[in-house]
Amino acid sequence: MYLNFKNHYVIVPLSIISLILASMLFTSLTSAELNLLVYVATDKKVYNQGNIGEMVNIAGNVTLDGELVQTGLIAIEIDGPTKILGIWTLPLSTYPGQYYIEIVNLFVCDENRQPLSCVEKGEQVYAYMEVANHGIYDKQLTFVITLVDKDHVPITPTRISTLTVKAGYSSVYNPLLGRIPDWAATGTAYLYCGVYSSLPRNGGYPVCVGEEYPLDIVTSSSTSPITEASSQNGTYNLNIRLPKVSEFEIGNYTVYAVAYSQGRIGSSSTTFSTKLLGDVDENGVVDIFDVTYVCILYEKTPEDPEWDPKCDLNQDNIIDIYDLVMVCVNYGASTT
Ligand SMILES: [Ca+2]
Ligand SMILES: [Ca+2]
Repeated sequence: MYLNFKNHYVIVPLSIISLILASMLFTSLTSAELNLLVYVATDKKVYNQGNIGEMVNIAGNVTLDGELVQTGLIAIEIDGPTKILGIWTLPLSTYPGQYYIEIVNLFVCDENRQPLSCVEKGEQVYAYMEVANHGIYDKQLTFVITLVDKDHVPITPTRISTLTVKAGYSSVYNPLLGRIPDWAATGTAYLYCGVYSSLPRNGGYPVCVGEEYPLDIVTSSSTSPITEASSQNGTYNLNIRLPKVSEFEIGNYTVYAVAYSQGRIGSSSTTFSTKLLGDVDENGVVDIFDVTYVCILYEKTPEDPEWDPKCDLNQDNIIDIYDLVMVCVNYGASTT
């Protein structure tokens, strides 16, 4: 439409009035097409994923026409080399907006749909999520559930389903989450769920506020949820700890961020990678050979001909006790 107008502008001589009209039309067209600008970043580019995964902080902001938005939601999807690590909906302000879609029920349960507030490791659990459509149109939506332990580690595979929610009705998603793994941290885990127009990696945006359900694993101890209320409108912050290397592959990760605010959508993405710190000989396992190699080059610096930067794990230009400790922390960790 705008192109046609432009051609017209070239061919026909214009009066002052039509010039003014043209500029008015241009302004209204560009503002109508203005998208949200999403900024997303991780606090590091490379993370250690050994016996204990490193915490990944994802933060950013959403602006419209240069101003931080006053309301809205953002979807954050973290994809590992072959699997989705998790998907979360974060509010962009204390008032995230009003939505026709609503999560009306969320809990962890047994196979008989009996809600559980406390589970033991090894126990098999299900999730129950009910989503209502208060609008006047049927909607096909993507339901996502992620269970994260006290240390912010996703402990069961992300569950995803595309369901139709009829106008005026609700739909239930009741997937098997799996067994609570032995390596999960004891304390309060959180079940997170969100509803999206499609997967964020395909541009799907949040269609309602996300919900969370606390679940005590074995013993109770208080902890904070991984999603924090944004300190300032238009900003968001998420802390997710990577699962240990035996539970989730190392490699390249992608973070997709899709925001929704005042009827507008914006998206962005960023990447990071993970490695098995201490695997000096890069054979996928941290063992006695890695320890030995570091010991052989003990107290070497870049001036020494034998210098191998791979043994300088903390990159302070000397191979010493600190590097050896870092190898030992991941001792026994294996990618297979
Ligand atoms: Ca090795
Ligand atoms: Ca060092």
